[in-house]
Amino acid sequence: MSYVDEVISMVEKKNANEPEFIQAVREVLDSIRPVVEAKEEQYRRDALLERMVEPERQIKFRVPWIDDEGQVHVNTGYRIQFNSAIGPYKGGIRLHPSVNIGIIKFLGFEQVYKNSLTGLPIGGGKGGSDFDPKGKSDREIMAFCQSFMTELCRHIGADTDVPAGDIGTGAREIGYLFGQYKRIRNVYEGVLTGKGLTYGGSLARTEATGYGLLYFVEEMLRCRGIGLEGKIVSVSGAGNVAIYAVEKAQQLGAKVVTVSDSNGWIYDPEGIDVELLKEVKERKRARLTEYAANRPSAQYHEGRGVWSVRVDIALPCATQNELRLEDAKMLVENGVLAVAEGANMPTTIEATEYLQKNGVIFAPGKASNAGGVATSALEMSQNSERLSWTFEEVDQKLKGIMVNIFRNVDRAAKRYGMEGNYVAGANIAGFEKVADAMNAQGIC
Ligand code: NDP
Ligand code: 2IT
Repeated sequence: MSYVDEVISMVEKKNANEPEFIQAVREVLDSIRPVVEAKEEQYRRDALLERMVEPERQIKFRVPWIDDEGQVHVNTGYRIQFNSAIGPYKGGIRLHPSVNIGIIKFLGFEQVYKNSLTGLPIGGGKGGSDFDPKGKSDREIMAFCQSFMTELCRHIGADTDVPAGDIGTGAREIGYLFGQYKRIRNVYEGVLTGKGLTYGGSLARTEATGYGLLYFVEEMLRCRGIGLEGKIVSVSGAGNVAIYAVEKAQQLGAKVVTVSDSNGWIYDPEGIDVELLKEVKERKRARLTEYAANRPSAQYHEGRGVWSVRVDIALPCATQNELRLEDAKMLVENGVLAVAEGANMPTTIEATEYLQKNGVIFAPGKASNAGGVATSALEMSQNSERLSWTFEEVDQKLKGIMVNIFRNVDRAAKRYGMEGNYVAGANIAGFEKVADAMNAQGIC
């Protein structure tokens, strides 16, 4: 059995209850085969892959908090410090009832290679809790965040581990988490990113993941002589990534006709009204039915279905495994040109393979959604030099980073004879840097 297959089989046995983690590992290891085979003897002796699939540290803790009625609730908190070969652990905090150790491990694993691709000095980590922020008052959110940080604060720091937002964690939550960190540790430092602009946040971090996704897509199409002008686009999700993907796509001349949330989806043939979407989602924290109620051209549909619309470009921006084989078949049948992931692992392995086999240009999240974490690293730099850059400066840097990621991914795929396979290119380019840094630092 090859070394890669041995490690995949070991991961499957050891983590049998963690399907998302197994999926993420399988996708990466499968596509780096040629790189590993070239150095199989050395990597096997050094147990390089075994070390890469075992987090450096896994922290699991109790998070008790009191609701507005005086009732105590207990959630589970996690922080997985996956790999620090190229920098302090960096990655978001997910607050969603579906969170468990396997989800956090998959996200942490992906983060390692994504962060490597940014070219910036950040290692990989991820955290979260099975806490459900939906329907909670601001006071309850604060109670949860303060309790979560009371434990987390002993494990993180500006040069150790720097968390940020993810599903369910936005500016409000980051503010409460930051306040509690400062209160307990008595240090004012860039320990979190995605902070508000009045206390160390970076301009353009809010927009960065969605904007970065479109900068990546723009470059990927540009090198084929295709522009975004006039293209019809579907977006899933209606959160941070989705909103700013819609905004940038429309600024670049495309028309976005869908968004979705966990209850249903919107088809708006006139093009999504991004200001109304922000009003509904960012300010009112309401459901998409509210968007439909205020927009005559919009149709609201319950349940799944966002991938049934005929589009040129599909951008999954909600959550893992939301674009499945049957969705990929519909997209291909409707003549989709490209699929680019804004979310983490939103496309199943079967759907990805189907899209690639049918000539669809496919951009994997660890490359195409890296703009968020890259801008977080820019926030860390600004915090360290105690300066803040203008929106234009940050946005220009973000654009440069995304174009560079595309070029590196493209080159890596070509180097191994897999031109146009950006899944392989991203995994190879991300892996090479981490492997080299781990190798240089000895067995640890
Ligand atoms: P938000 O919480 O802002 O938004 C998430 C959106 O996805 C909401 O519209 C939500 O709907 C929907 N959603 C969440 N879970 C499900 C589900 N199980 N089924 C259907 N819809 C769901 O999160 P973000 O926009 O920040 O994150 C979206 C994705 O992008 C995630 O995969 C995240 O890991 C990834 N990502 C985020 C980055 C960032 O900077 N924020 C950076 C890189 C990747 P509802 O409101 O109904 O729950
Ligand atoms: O998945 C991700 O890259 C994020 N949620 C952003 C992480 C970060 O540290 O900004």
